[in-house]
Amino acid sequence: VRLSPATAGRLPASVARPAYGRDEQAVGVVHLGLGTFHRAHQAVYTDAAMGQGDRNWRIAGVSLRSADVHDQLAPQGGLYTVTERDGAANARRLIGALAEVIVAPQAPWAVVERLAAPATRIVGLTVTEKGYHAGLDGQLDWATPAVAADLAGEAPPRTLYGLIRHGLARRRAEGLAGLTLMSCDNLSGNGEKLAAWLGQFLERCDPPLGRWFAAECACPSSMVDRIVPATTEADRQDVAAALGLIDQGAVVTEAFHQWVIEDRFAGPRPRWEAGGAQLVSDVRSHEAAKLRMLNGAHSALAYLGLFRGHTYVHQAIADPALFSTIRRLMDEAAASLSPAPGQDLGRYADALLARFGNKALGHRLDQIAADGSQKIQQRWLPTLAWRQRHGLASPALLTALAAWTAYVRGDRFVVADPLAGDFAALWARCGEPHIAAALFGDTGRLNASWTATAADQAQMMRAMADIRRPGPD
Ligand code: CS2
Repeated sequence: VRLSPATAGRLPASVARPAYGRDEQAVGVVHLGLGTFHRAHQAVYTDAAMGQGDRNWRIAGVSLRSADVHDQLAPQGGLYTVTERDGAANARRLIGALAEVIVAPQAPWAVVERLAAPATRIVGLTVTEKGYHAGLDGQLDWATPAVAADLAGEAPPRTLYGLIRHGLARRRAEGLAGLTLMSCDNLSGNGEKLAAWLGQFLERCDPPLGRWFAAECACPSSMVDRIVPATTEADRQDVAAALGLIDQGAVVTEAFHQWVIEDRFAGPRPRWEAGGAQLVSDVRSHEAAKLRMLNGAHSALAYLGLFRGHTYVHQAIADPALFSTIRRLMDEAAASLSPAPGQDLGRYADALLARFGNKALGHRLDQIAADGSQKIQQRWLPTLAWRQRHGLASPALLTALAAWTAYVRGDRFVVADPLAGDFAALWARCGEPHIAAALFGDTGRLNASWTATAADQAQMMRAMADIRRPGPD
């Protein structure tokens, strides 16, 4: 039997459930990108806000790609459970915040209608780094076919830009309030970037709308953190055994979660503090620490760990050879940061290492390894650039970069990256002696924020030879 509003009453008493009348709550949030991360993060905070008496913040979830999430959640009336796994302990909770799921490729105008609804005040985004269609130079890539099509505006909207454009145009025409648009992706300055890219897009296709957006909408930045592996079939079976009901939308995550939000909204917002969110005037120090230390270490574990034959994060961090490189990479990153008062980076590093060691999670390295060309720009290159400016060596980061470089050759692993084809071609042309220069040297493909010196390139080559030597020792 499937989990649904009709069957939820049968859940075991140990499963926490929404403390509000779901059906009485209007939709106040439209969320683009309905992956496991959103379901285990912002949706949980929103559920907590309504649980503490805040009203009318249910979420219309939008899948920008496939209908899978719809098929998982629509038959369940949007209900799903979150399982927190830590050691042997499992805490489960039923989330009621999700009101509906719209599949954008099938029903783009339904998304626009939700964006234009008077009760909508917030638009959240977890569309992954590549979902913003920025080029390696950090600028919106106008040549992407979907972006170009949305700019021309002749076909139904496909990208976040096209969808939001039509939603905002209707709000403006109807004299409705502006929206708060919140990027919850792992980009540095995610709010500023969204404001810049969306602003430029609107300026080009509809200048008066661009001005209205600048005056009436806000794009606060935020740092989001929770490790949420992709749900596996084994997870679903575990959850079903525990619930006595099948939950196709189940998500499994760690107990830890953090959300630091820049307090700059265009209108009302849910009291996310109920779920533990921190509202601050400046998120930059939190964001940089999270991206460079947590995500930076994650990506390093992914590429180095895969070459050493590991499958999961907890295995890779338990490998003594990797542990010391990762610890060192965190120190290299920490040196580049200016912590806010009360932010203790040494303690942060220790806490991260403990989280990575969570054996109950099963966080796959290949999940983290995906889309590296979009990730290392935020996670590694700013630290490398800072250290280079300060005359400091970065042995751990260069080792990680060597592993990524070896990985994108594509001869050992299937490379999931929008630029996988480019990298394979570059490797075929340059070979090991020249690949580091071709990627990160003076005229390198990825050198927008950091350029590898000849010594860096030589170090990467030595590390690559080491990394490609087969098997853990
Ligand atoms: C990970 C992140 O997949 C990845 O690239 O580094 O999803 C990471 O688990 C989250 O940012 C943790 O908050």
